[in-house]
Amino acid sequence: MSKIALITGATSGIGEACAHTFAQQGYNLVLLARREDRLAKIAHHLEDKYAITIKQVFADVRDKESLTAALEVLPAEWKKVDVLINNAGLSQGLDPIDKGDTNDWDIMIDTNVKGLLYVTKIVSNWMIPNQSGHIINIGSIAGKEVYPNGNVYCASKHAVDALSKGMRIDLLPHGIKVTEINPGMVETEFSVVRFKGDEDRAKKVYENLEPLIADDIADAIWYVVSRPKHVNINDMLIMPTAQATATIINRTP
Ligand code: NDP
Ligand code: 8X3
Repeated sequence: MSKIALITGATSGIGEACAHTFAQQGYNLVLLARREDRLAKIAHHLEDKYAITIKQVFADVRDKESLTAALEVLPAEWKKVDVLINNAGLSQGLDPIDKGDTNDWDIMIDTNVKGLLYVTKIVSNWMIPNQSGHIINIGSIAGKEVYPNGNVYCASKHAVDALSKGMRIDLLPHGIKVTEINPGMVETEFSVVRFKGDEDRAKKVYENLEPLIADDIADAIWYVVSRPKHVNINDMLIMPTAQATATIINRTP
């Protein structure tokens, strides 16, 4: 059987781009997300185009019980996952700490931190018997710096940074690689989700600069995954050329 990559958040943006890249490389895929129609459409397109096989997992990474059930029901041969891309994540709102919506905080922490942990626990236990595997955690520049009003989103991505380091230590005896990929601004549905459907506000984030696109990140992830067995890239920070830090951006009208 071909190699298997399990990608969370595969219905959009970086996760969808990774699905294309790994399908093109001949991987069979386990694709996980909540939006069933979108996931089915992407999966059918990739199966037809690249003659690979895809298992669709409709699950919310925040819901421990149903997530576990949806993953554990996979046939044994599909649990031989070579690459896990922990990509599902989001930001909600951009408010100072005193004005933040506590529901937004719950959603970010439950998705970006706890959801990533739940998936990792399940899949690392599938990797351990094989004494191999590669876990890619999608962090962010927001996991390396804190910017105004980014408070809880930044905290959730700093947690991904710490967890990536912790996982690398704990999974070392099992030959499992752990890499953290930290993008700067990537134009995806991220800002539309952050601003709860306000497309105009979302567009302004990328105004007068050339942001990264999702394929730039998928390309970097493929580079990391395709290194020789004895090489691991621990951490990668990838920025648009026009972005020096989270907040220092060269906008040229
Ligand atoms: P998108 O909004 O385009 O994609 C997010 C994906 O995550 C969707 O497929 C969505 O699928 C999935 N998702 C969200 N919540 C859940 C959930 N509870 N359970 C399962 N799947 C979920 O954004 P990006 O592609 O930009 O984001 C991907 C990752 O990259 C995130 O972790 C984000 O924090 C990170 N990132 C993004 C940057 C950017 O500038 N865009 C920069 C740095 C990091 P569905 O709604 O169908 O469940
Ligand atoms: C997404 C990029 O700069 O909005 O992680 O935090 S940013």
